[in-house]
Amino acid sequence: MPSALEKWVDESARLTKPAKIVYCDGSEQEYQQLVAEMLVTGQLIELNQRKRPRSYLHRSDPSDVARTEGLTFICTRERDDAGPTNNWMSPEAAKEKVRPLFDGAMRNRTMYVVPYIMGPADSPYSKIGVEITDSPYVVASMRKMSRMGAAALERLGNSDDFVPGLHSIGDLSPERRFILHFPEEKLIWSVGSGYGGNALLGKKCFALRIASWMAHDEGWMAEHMLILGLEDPSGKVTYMAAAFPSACGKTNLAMMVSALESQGYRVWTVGDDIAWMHVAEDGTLRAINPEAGFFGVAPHTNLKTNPNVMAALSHDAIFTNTALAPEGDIWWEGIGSEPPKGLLNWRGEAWSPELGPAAHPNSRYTVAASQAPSISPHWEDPQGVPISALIFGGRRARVAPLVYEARNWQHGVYMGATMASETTAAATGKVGVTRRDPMAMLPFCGYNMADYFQHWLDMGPRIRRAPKIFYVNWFRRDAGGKFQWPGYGDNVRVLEWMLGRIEGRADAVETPIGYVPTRDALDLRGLSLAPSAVDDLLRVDAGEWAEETEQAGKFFDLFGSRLPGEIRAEQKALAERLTVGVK
Ligand code: OXD
Ligand code: MN
Repeated sequence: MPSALEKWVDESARLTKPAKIVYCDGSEQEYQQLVAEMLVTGQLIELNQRKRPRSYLHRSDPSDVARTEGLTFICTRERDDAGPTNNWMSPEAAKEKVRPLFDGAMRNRTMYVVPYIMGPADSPYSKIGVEITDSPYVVASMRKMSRMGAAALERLGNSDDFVPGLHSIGDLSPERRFILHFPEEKLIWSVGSGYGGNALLGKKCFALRIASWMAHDEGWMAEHMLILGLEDPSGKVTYMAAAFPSACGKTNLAMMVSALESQGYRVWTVGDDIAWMHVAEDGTLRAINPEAGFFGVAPHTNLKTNPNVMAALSHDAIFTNTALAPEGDIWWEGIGSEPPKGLLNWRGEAWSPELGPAAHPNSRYTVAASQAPSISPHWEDPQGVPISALIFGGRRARVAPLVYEARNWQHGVYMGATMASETTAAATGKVGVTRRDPMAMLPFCGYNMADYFQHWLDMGPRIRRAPKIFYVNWFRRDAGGKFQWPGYGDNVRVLEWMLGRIEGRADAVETPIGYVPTRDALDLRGLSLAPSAVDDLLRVDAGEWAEETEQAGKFFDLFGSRLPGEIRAEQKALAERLTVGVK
């Protein structure tokens, strides 16, 4: 009897009609062969091998440069199960519409069958996916981003317990591009894009959208969170997971070089984008990083903002849509050097400033996590790492102080549910528009977000040694529009305060929004911050917060009666504390 995998591969081949089928084993030899073929077809450009050994540049189709949320659908039988924040089609309608786009899509192409594990190969929390794709670039990228090939097949055996993902670049036309999720049958279909989260199906499609549905069913959490370890002077490491919307420095925080290193505080990287968290027998919440690599935004990455990733990128990296310098090396805006003469932009044209940025603003690097000097010795622990703090945050010029702590789990869930960030010029052309992005999951939650809030509320009481919940804002500005907090490596000062709170030794004042550090509780030695700036960073303005709370209430109206009562109750209690003060 053919296995479930063989049956599905056969069915997909009958639909897409490839010239040949290759089962990928994930070996170095197979990777080298794929690279050699892509160098011939021009899908990869070899970089200067002396400067950047085994590293390559890929240029995507100019109409295919980012995830396309408008073309991303959650296909549940009931519309309400996808909820008001997702695009929805019924499974039948979606398949009827998109099946013809797969019909014959792989003619004259190779169909690659890519088995992969999300999570460490020997972790009970890991899960298996199989991506069928006609893009060798996707195969090469999946090898860096997941544990791909033989290890996955071995773990799968004859079981049917895998998430199938059918992917074809189709004709790359945005009119015929669809990223479909069928959470009830744990299936992914993606056609018309070869880029990032649209095409590397293990990442956003499986590890967040489908996994969030599984986590809801099975009682665990799939979150858009980095995972880091904070080492203290005694050598003890405390793990924290943090959710921020895009453009808020998640990768930089996960790989930070600590400003307090001489005092013995240092940061270890476990993951930079996704955390799968389970309640362990010892009562802790344990997190694994389901990914094996980083797929990060390149522009403005430099030796100051992220020296660890710069070191990781010195070899064995794939770059997508960066600029190309004449000596065969990559370049991007904010890399720390002037644009060299003879630079080619991301489209391969001779660059001049009138052509806009030389590197696409969403240009990316793909690199194995193990190459980061900051990688934690425990990043592949099968049982994961115990999480002591969950951190939410966003980009706010005002309102949110530098850091505050939730009163309890339920209040922390409310904090996550009201997460908001102001858009940057690069992203939308409009600066300072506040966008709600609960738990940074708005584009990634595979089901009704009201049920997701309920799931968070239900998890708290199940975690005997529950993490504390914090909210941070690195982006407060003064009246002149200048950032008040230095950010980057100095963010460790805030993590150190959180550690003090976890250990019961750091001071805080109770405010209507939660616990804020006293001015002396933060270690600000070596920074030249005026006392008034520190006061401003920690300010909680009741008027601003009343307005904020009202806005959050309007956002919650979207969910109607499905919104958990506890969320509304938290909102009401906060509004009351803002009027009458903390009792
Ligand atoms: C990402 C994203 O690429 O969140 O990680 O968009
Ligand atoms: Mn992300």
